Amino acid sequence: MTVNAWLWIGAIAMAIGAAVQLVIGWGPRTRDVENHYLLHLFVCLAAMASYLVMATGDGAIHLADGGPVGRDFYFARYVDWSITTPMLLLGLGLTAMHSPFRRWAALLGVLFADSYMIITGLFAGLSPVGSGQKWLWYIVSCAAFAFVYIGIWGIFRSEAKKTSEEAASLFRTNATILSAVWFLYPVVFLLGTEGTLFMGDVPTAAAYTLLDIVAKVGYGTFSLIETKRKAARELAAGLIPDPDLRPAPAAFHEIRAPARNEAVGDEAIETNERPFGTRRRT
Ligand code: RET
Repeated sequence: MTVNAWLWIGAIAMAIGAAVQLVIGWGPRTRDVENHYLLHLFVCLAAMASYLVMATGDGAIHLADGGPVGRDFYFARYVDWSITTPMLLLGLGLTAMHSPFRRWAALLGVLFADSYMIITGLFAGLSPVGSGQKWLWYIVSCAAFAFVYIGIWGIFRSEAKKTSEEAASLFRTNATILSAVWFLYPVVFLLGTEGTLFMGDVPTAAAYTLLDIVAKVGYGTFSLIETKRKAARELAAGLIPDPDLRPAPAAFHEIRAPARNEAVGDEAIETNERPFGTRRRT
């Protein structure tokens, strides 16, 4: 197999992944399912564009270092990762917290650490093979990766426990898969054409492509299906408020909120004469 064949496999796998997500998320859904639907769908679409540009010969630059004939550096992968890894982490954060506003600064912090990891990883990839600065950037990127893990297993996990037992259990499964798969990327970097050249260009391309398929199509499909199942159980138990349905019978802002000193209950809301209460219903 050639590098190009692996890049076409990646493009086709991402197109199939996007089509599968599109079908799974189609139809009436809840807010939670919609969040995951759009995130995973666009993760696959972004990666499909990245694999297409690489497969058609425009997503790489040729660098003179790394052996007698130089090496192709696939910068498009880093463009893809800089978009898709924050989206995957946002999905995991939403599984833990339901709302992005519960600890929005902490959530943003995890996404910043992730962007920092990808951008400094890009610098490591661009640096000449065997140079000191390559390993400097590599260590900086790994340090940012450590902060991503701290965010997942510290902040997200403790929030997931407060959300519900179901959310905590789905979070644990998703966080375990994501942490294990992501851990292999710096290993491929280390062994491949961007690192020590222990692996040639074909095994490097194969390893990244297979990892991307597991991390985006495999994980994304699993996460979306499990989120749908969880939503179905929550719907059956009457735990999902009407404004969280898609389509919703009424938009959130159209629902009268009770005043601060009023009892909360359907009759109280219906007879409430004050259009703008100070307390939200959900
Ligand atoms: C690099 C190189 C330097 C050190 C580290 C890296 C980490 C990369 C990761 C990428 C994850 C990508 C995913 C893409 C698909 O959706 C940049 C390879 C730490 C963790 C999950």
